[in-house]
Amino acid sequence: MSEITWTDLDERSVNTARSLALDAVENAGHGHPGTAMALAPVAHLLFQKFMNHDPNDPDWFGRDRFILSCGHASMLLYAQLYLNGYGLEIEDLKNFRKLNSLTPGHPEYLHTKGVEMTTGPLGQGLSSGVGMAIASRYWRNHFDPTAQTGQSIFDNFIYIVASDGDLQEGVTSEASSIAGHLGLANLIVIYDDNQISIDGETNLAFTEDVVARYRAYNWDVHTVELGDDGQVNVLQLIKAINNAKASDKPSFIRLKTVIAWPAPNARNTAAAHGAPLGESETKLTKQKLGLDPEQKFSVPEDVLLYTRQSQTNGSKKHKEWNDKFKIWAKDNAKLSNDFQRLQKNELIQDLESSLTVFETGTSIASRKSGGTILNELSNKLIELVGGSADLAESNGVLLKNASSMQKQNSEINQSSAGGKYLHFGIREHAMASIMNGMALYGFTRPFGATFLIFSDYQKPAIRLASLMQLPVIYVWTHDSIGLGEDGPTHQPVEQLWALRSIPGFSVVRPADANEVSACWIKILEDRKPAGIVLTRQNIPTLDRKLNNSAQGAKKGGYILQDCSNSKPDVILIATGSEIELALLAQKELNSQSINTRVVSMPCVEWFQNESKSYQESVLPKEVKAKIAIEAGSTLGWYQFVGLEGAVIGLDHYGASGKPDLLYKEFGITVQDIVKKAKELKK
Ligand SMILES: Cc1ncc(C[n+]2csc(CCOP(=O)(O)OP(=O)(O)O)c2C)c(N)n1
Ligand SMILES: [Mg+2]
Repeated sequence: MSEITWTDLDERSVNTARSLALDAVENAGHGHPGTAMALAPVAHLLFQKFMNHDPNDPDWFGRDRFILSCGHASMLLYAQLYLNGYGLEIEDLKNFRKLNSLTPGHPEYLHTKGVEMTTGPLGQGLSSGVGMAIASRYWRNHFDPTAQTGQSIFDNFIYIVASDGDLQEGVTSEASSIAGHLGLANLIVIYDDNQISIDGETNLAFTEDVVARYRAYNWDVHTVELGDDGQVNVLQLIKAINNAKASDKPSFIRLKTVIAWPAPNARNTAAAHGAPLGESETKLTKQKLGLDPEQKFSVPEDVLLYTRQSQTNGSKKHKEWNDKFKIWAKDNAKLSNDFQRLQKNELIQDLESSLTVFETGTSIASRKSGGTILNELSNKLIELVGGSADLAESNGVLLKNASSMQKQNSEINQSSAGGKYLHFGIREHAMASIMNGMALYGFTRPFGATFLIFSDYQKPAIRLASLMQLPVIYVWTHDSIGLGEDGPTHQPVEQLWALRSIPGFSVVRPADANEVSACWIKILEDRKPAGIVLTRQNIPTLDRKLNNSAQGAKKGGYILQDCSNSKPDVILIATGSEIELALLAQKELNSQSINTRVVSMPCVEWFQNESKSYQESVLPKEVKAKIAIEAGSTLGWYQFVGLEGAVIGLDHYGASGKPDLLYKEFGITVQDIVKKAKELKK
């Protein structure tokens, strides 16, 4: 390893980055200057000295990853993206926080080149970083299992900068706990211990020994004390990062800093967290930094020339990597085919036709058929990696041909660092954040399972997955009062519509085993965030000779069984387990000469993406007697049934008891549907 040096030019580059943060926030009139100023040396060190990255190709698979978990300090990252030549220019920094700028208030994935993840909700960045580290290790073990540690082109590091807020949020505890368990040596967290948050000093609410906590998680921990006059102790930090890189555990570097350093009055104040320093303090600060106080957005030519060497250095490293990659690809033809397929975001051919077709006449819980399909998919798709939050069998997601991912040479399984099944532990929130990181890393199609009710524990990460449009897949079982005796704490009611209200997210509730299969394929092909919602209880496998093909499920809503008359009197719309009731009610209504159509609507979002004419053909406006049936909140169904229609559902909590009795108790039965249909038809 070549010696890392720190020169006057580095110092001046850092001061330039500090002044850019100051000026951008000042110019915007709002924003978060303090941490962007204080941590400028950290970001400079990483982007200039430690990370393998190529500003000309921010997607280079072999790069190290950087996540700014405390996204409010976005100017810290934007200054680096400008100085390193990622495409941001001074004009963009002048537009900081303005509408349609490349420099929004918090970093946004896919919006600004070089931003690896959307951050802002504290805790998520660090937790997803754990997912990146898991994915990195997974691919390394898949592509290059025999290489010595540090000798593979697939070895890299995940660097995370986190703040007090990140460390206070519970999700980072969950994620850090599993990171320690898995021994993710490629993960390096730099914790900005400035002892300041918005309300004031952190000792108002946060006095535990964070280092001891991380040691207990089985991380390698380092403390870097303040340097002269309260500045970041760069030389100690270099040492700490080098130690972290050499460690066989995840590393936690507690870095003592002073927020807004070196502002003479604003430093070490909570005010410097989230407000401009003001004109006079900005000038005083620039003087301290040896800069001209009258100049704004000023970047010395030699500084920019120096920092933009990242472009040539990055290209060089990338080229060296490519050369090594070619040799690897020649020696590993089959793996290299995997690599190329994954790089093109392709699935394998004939995937769907290889899946089980479920026989009519059987009755099988969709969590079970889901498990069959998932196992078949997993056997074919190396990128499908995931597990459950301690409900592997219950959720039906145990991968029978995969080993459990564990620490390298763990007692549980000596060769399982490359395991494909993830025992997430009872950590639903971190599981979802980790899934985001795994997807962000690239190639990976993560899935994570729990009971639908506990999607509530995952919501912040689901929202971010949706915002970033990540191809993550939640498997949610025990999807209604149909789970029975575990009672109202476990019976989802409001979850379905709460999840459907998340923009860019698909909630998928298939009606039988063959819909499960079609929906899995659609989810994989879509490459967008989705949750597949499955029953605990058995549901019949529908006769597809009597009913239309399960392929219709891919349109989100389709006519499952029409009436013989071309114009229905009544349309029944149902999802999941309630399709069985709708079909029985249809039979009864047809026998009473009420022409009834049954529409299976496994995914409202997919249906809404279909053309208006298709939607009209399934749910014609002129048929007023529409009834939606779903064992959950009725809230959103009125958009489909209209004010003249009806919804049969559940707008209160469930109860502990036999499923059949619960359905009866709460008025979700064939008789209730028939009665309502007759009322509407009048
Ligand atoms: C989940 C979440 N809760 C609250 C906030 C609002 N918020 C933004 S920064 C912050 C705390 C700031 O303290 P710290 O994390 O130490 O950052 P520093 O001021 O040191 O940069 C809070 C509460 C948030 N962004 N995310
Ligand atoms: Mg802080």
